[in-house]
Amino acid sequence: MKLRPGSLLPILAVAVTGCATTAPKTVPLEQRFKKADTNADGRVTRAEFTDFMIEDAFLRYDRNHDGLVTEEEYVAGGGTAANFRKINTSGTGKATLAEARASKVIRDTMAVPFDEADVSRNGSVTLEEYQAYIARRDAEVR
Ligand SMILES: [Ca+2]
Ligand SMILES: [Ca+2]
Repeated sequence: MKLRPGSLLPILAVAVTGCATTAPKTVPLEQRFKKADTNADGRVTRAEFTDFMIEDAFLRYDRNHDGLVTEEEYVAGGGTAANFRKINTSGTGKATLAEARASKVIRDTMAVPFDEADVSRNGSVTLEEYQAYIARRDAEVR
C-alpha cells in the first residue's frame, strides 16, 4: 500500500482556516473601557466618557480616514446638515475632532448615554456599569 504524498494537504488547509476564523473581530469591552478611562483610575467620568464616545463616533463618520468629517460624510453617517454647520464652527466644511468635542449639540447628545450607563448616579461609570449598559443597548438594537 502506498500513501499519496499530497493526501494530507486538504486536511491541513481545513485546520489552518478553522483556526483563523476563531480570532475575535471586535475590540473587547474591557479594552474600550480602559481606552475611555484616560486617567486609569478604574472609573469613567462624564468628561472621559463624552470625549471617548465623540472620538468613537467621529472615526465612524470619517469614512476616508483623513481626520476630518465633511458635511457629506456626516449626512451619510446619519447626521443632519443643520447640525453639521453647528459643529463645524470654523465654517470650512470639514469638521475636526476638536470641533466635535467642543460642540454643545454633540455633548448634549452624549449626556443621554452617560446617564443611562451611570446607574448608581455618582457621576462615573465602572466597568460593570459599562458592560451592563452595552448589554442593554445591544438588546434594544436586536
Ligand atoms: Ca477615569
Ligand atoms: Ca473624512
